[in-house]
Amino acid sequence: MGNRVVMLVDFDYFFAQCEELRNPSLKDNPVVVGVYSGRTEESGAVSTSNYIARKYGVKSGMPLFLAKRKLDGTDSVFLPVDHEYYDQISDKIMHILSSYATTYEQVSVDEAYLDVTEQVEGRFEKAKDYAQKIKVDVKNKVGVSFTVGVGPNKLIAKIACDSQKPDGLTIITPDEVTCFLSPLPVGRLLGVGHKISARMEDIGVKTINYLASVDIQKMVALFGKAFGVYFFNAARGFDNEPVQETGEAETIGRMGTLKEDTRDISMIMEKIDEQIDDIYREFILKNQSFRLVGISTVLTNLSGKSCSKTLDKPAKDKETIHKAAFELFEKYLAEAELEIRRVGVRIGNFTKEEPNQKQLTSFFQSS
Ligand code: DCP
Ligand code: CA
Ligand code: CA
Repeated sequence: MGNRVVMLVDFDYFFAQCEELRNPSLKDNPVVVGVYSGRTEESGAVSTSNYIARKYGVKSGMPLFLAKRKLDGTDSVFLPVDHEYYDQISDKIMHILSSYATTYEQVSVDEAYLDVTEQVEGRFEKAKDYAQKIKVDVKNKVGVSFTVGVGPNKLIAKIACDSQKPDGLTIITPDEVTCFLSPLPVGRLLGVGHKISARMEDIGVKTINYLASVDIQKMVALFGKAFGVYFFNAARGFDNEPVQETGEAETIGRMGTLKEDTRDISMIMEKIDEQIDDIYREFILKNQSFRLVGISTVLTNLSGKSCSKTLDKPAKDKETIHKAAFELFEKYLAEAELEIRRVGVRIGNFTKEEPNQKQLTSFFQSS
C-alpha cells in the first residue's frame, strides 16, 4: 500500500476569531471569550483569547479575574461564549472541508482530519498547494483562518499542526517523521498529559527519541498493555487509525449531570450504565452494528472534553459499550486534574456488517 496523506485542520483562536468575524473592529484589541459562572461578575474561566491577549499571558482555562488583571490598562474586550454562533461558523467550514477529502473526520468544533491521499495522488509535494487552496477557499467564503498539519497518519498530522500556529502549514513527509519527532518532548504525543509525562520523566524519558529506545516489555510493564503498545508505536510515528466520518447524525448518545462532582470511576460508571441502557434501547431498533464508542465530560470549571475509541471490529452488545466507556474514562481520569460535573456516552459508526465477520482490512492490519 502506498503512503497515506492525512491533514489535520485546526481553526485559529476559534471562539475569539468568530467574535472578530462579526465585529471586525475588535481585531486590534485583546479579545477574551469566557464562560461566566454567574456567582459574581468576574467569576468564571477563559475559553480562549485572540493572539494579542495571549501576548499578555492570557490562557484557556485561566480564571477570568486573572485574565482581567493581566490585561489591566489595555483596551481589552471580554465576551461571553456564544456556542450557537460558533457552531454555525464551524458547520460552514466543515462543510467546505469535507468537499476536499475522500474521508473526513470532525473531532471537535474546530478540528477535522482529512484523508486527501487521492486528491494529491499520494504525493506530499502536492500537499502544500492543496492545503493552501483550501485555506484560501475557506478564508474567502467564511473569513476564518486555520492551521494545517500534514503527515502520513493522524498522529503526525496532529503534532505537525501544533508545531506552528496561527495560520500555519506544516508538512511532514514519511522520510522526515523520525527527525521531526525525535527532539520533541513526550508531552506532544496525543494521550501524554501532565501526569504521564511526569511518570516518564521519573524514569528519565523526556524526549520522544528517548521514548523510542524503551523496549516494549518495559513499556507494557510501566503503562499497561493498551497504553504501552500505543506509546511504543506512537514514539515511532506509527499510527494506523483511519480517517473516518463520525457525523453527529450517525451517533446515539446521552449526556447528564452527576449526583455530585467527582473523580470516582464507579460513581461515573453508575451514571454511564443508565445512559447505556437508554442508548441501547434506541440502538437495537436499527438492527446494525457500531464501531465507535465515545465519552464526554464537563469539568467543574465548565470546560468540556470528549474522546472516542474505534473498535477493532463492529459490535452489537451492551457489554462492549460498557467496557470501552470504562477504558476511556480510566484513561481520561489518569490525565484530568479537576472533578467532573457532567458525563455522557455515545456510540456511532454504524454498519450493517455482522460483528463476527472477519474484516479484511483489520486482518491485513494485524498481520
Ligand atoms: N476551549 C474552551 N476551553 C478550553 C479550551 C478550549 O472553551 N479550556 C474552546 C475555545 C477554543 C476552542 O475550544 O476557541 C478550540 O480550542 P483550541 O485548543 O483549538 O484553541 P483555539 O482555537 O482557541 O486556539 P489555537 O489558535 O491555539 O488553536
Ligand atoms: Ca483545537
Ligand atoms: Ca484551534
